[in-house]
Amino acid sequence: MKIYNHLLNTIEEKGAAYLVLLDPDSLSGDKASKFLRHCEKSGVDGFLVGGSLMMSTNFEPLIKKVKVSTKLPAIIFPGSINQISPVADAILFLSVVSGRNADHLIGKHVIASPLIKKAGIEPISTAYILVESGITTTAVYMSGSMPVPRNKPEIAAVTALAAEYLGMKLIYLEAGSGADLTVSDEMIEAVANTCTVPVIVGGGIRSPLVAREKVNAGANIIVTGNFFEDENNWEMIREFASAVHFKSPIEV
Ligand code: 1GP
Repeated sequence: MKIYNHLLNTIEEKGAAYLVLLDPDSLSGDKASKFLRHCEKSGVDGFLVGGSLMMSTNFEPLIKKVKVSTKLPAIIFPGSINQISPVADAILFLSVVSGRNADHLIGKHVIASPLIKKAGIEPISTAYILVESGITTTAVYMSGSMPVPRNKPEIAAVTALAAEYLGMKLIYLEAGSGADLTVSDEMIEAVANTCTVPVIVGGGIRSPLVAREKVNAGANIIVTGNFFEDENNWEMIREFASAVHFKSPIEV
């Protein structure tokens, strides 16, 4: 529970937590080390590593890089059972509860659980709710499941509640990496008002203002990925962190 507790404490202390998603396909070498250190200095609370589709073999090397370059936690955000590594601190044990594809609800988990046990990393049971976002995202396509319609906050809310009753520790509202439209504030509010476990929101967040809007709506953890693939945007990481950390407006 070490990493889960770290997230809870961060939410308590700073208002909300800010995680950066690292894509092993687009971040490697010196650029990766530079980016990771810059994130740490700018107030990021941890990293998610992984993705729905991975073309490179840079998954474990990138986690190692996080461990060598920073003191921040490396949390696996798995797109498949190949994305398990003892080098990480934890893994989001994702069940795609928005869909009805048994393989992504429990099937892959049966195969992955002994591997996670062997790796000795902390599994954090997470309800993964894919939300319609204007385009067919990689996550929707790869999971072979239907997302929650974006104008149906009540469906997301009761799905999240069922997941919480099943014992899941986090709710992840996912518009999908590079989404045109973010998860709506109405949907975040409905989920946050229905559940007691922390709500993660990600997908298509490209400005500190939008990040703050999502926190104001009830998000406890904000994830951004794509936006920082462009090095020109790196200087904005601190602004994102400050926007998310509403209890501590000045990042040190
Ligand atoms: C994807 O929620 C994350 O799982 C991040 O999305 O890459 O669009 O920021 P972006």
